[in-house]
Amino acid sequence: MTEANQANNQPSHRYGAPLAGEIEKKWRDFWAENGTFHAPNPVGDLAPGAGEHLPEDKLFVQDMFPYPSGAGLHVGHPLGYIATDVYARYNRMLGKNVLHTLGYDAFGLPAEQYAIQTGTHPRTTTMANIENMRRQLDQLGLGHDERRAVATTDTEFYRWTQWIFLKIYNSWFDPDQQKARPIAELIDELESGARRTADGRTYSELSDAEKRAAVDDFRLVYLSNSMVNWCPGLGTVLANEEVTAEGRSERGNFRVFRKKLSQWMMRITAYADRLVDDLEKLDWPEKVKTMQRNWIGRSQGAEVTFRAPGADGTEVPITVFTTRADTLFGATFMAVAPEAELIDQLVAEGEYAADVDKRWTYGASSPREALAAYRRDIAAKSDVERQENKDKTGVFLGTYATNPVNGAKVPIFAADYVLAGYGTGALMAVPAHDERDYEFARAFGLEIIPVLDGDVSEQAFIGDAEHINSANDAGLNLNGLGKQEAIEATVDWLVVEGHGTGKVQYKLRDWLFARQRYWGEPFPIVYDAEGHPHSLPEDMLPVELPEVEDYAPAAFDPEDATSEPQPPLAKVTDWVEVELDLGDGPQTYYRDTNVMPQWAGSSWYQLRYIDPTNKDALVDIENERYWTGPQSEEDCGGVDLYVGGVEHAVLHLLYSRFWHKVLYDLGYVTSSEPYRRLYNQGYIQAYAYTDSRGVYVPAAEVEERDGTFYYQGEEVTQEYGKMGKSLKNAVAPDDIVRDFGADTLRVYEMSMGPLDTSRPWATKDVVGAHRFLQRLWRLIIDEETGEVYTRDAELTDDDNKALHRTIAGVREDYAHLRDNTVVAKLIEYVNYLTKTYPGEVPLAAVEPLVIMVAPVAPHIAEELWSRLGHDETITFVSFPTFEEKWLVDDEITLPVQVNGKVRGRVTVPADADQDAVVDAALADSKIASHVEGKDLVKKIVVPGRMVNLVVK
Ligand code: ANZ
Repeated sequence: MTEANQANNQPSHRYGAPLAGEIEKKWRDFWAENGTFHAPNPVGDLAPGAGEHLPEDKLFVQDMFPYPSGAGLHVGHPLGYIATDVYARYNRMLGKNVLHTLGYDAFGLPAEQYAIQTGTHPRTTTMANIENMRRQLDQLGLGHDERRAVATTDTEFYRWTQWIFLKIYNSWFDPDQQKARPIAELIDELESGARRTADGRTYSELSDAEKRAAVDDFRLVYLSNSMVNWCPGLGTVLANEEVTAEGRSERGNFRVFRKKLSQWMMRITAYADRLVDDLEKLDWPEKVKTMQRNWIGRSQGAEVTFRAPGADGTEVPITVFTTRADTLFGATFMAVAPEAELIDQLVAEGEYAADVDKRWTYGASSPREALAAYRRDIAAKSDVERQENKDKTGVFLGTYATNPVNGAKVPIFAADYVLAGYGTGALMAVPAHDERDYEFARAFGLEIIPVLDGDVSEQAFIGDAEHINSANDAGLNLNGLGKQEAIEATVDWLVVEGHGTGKVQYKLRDWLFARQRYWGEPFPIVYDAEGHPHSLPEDMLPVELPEVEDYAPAAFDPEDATSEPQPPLAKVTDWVEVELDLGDGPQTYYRDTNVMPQWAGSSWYQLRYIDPTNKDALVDIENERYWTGPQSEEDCGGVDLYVGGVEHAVLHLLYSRFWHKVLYDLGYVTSSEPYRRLYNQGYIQAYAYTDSRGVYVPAAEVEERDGTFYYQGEEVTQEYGKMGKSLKNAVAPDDIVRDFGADTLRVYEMSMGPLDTSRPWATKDVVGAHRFLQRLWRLIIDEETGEVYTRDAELTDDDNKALHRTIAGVREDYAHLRDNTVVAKLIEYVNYLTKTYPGEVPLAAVEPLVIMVAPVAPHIAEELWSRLGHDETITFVSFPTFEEKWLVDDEITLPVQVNGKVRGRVTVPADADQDAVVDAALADSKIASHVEGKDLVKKIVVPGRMVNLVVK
């Protein structure tokens, strides 16, 4: 350091990048060698060693773990990691046992795509990326327990992912107890006759194959022939989020076809009520709770049955789901999803009647032809497109249904704005009060009957109003009623008359849990010669991902809708085919060739952090109880603080809540929620630049001249957005650490603004944080000699006031993740000391300062602490406490009015009584001059506010 500083012509012991680098390396090595951040567990491998003890008070802090991408980290990533580290370090100083680590969510597409392009094994790239990220993170001085840092791709990790899959597969949801139970208990109930099969038959009458199917119907994981997004161009099915509004793949822009395929599904819908209701117990941002509620989309409504003559002459019931049973008198047509199986029973034989409106026939002469043509035309449309298209399309089925409240005959249409997967796939259309029905009615010339007192001449009337046109002679009269009363009256009437029932409906769908890819967890499932699935026994785990030569899925003609997926694992025939004894003697079985979706590992990783080396269980329940168990009757338990971006508000957090609840029901954990408290940090944003084609250019190479920006001589346009690879505006933490040190980066990131708001990155402002640390250093260390520059001296009252106020404020701020105001208060205190003590500063003023700095800038704090003569690490030193007496002001200044006009101010002890305040006021010559020679008739003192003197 000395040489580096001399070369720069600086005092040899000034705090600058070289010195910071040296200090930081020294302390990181110290922490690593001493296992400073190792948090002991109650039992198992990580239980306290000799001389260690297990504090009762604990804290489990967690970050949303990163995907180890090849691009490494930019300065936006560590924002949350630093904030959790500061919080963790602060809590260690309060005496808590703190669990904090960071793993890697390492399965997934980018590594696989890279493998396909380069032939490198995804494990190789993934490991290299993890190594690089670990090195980057390591520089930041994060106090992680590295023994607990798992990657989802570790065989010892995914063994347990597969184990959880087996537990879910071998469970069913008991609607009476509202919880998951082992499938064996279901079989007992079926065998004893205590429970009937899903289709109502008695179990003992069934054949073996039927018994198997009956049990499968109850499982929380099941094979379903469901509509999926099949993309032959990519050779895989895609999640809805991966398909564009035009029905093409987000990646590659290939056509996507809706196709029925047999796929693994997880019955998350069984948990819909608990997932909504338990949100109440969580300390989460209201916004995230709302997003989860909307996603689950519980709506209270009714099922109403209309009746229509079927094609074969029998009567066909058409049940619809509605949230507005009160609008039944306004139902003027019905609409059915074109894919609904019900349609085939309804569509009339023969030609359309001669008087049928031409708009209804889709240019065909018969309903059957019209339907066939319509179905062909809409096959490639996505749900979103179907829902949002304002130009409504559909075909008349040539038949009419009877409205149960008034006997009206209403035409039935197939229309693509009705979703096959929601409600019953059919709806009663009330054009007067529903926007989509209104658009359809206008396009098809259908009747619009208002049943709420509002204007429907231009658009549907959506608001609440009194009912009109809503009475029959069978005892139902809604006229004059408001919405809620009318809904209740209608549902009561429907139930009595046998036309309907109350019903709760959810938007949530079961979770499609299979991908035709390579880089994911294999399923612990094999199929026998008849194609029946069998779950593997636990002792056959893990099912390791086999090595392959070729990672690509089979290639297809991108336009061929009839192709079938063939995952890469299907090509590994010597892996697929296995000889196993599953209880019936050795037989040949065939492995499932799908892999789990990337969500799997992140749905439970917090539990493995607790017990990363446990060979016998995913987590020992004693360790789980200690770290995440409920702390009171009402408490759901879970990680004490989970920090990450709001983009994970729904899927990740819903999936992990679901898995956790299953594990809770089965008795493997004591907490009923994974994350008790959630915090969304803001984003780091930065300027980005586009050239004349709108393409992003590297922000680091843009130059400014007189307010105009240039890249390689060309003028470019400045914009502003989330830092990242896509906007080419990433700044690497490595550069900031090299130029200023990690402590400076930490202080800068924490001081940029409140943690939950987005903030602009400005490399030029980093120096401000650096100067603060320089002043702190200079306060304690002589820059010329490197000697400690303090003395033993009593603190003055002013010193005590400044110190205790800082302690009180900083404690409060650290506890609430307000690190930006922590830094502001520390700066103020350092400035006070610098000004007050140009020479040696009292030790009693700086020791607590160094401790207070330690959570945000731990390396410099350790160094100063040790130079102040302490042998132990600062990590566990008690955080300073404050004395109340220094927080109260001991003097106050009050305005003094004479006859209502302010004539001066008076400063008095805070506890002075009324007479003393008046005496002090009168002692002031300016005020006295207004009173002199007059009669003081009234003396009013409003404590803490003002003095008013009335004279005559
Ligand atoms: C009559 C009605 C009158 C409706 C009215 C709304 C307003 P939420 O609240 O989202 O659950 N619906 C029913 N099944 C449907 C399907 N498969 N596809 C598209 N829409 C469907 O929506 C429930 C409402 O959406 C239901 O209530 C139904 O229209 C429609 F003034 O019934 B309603």
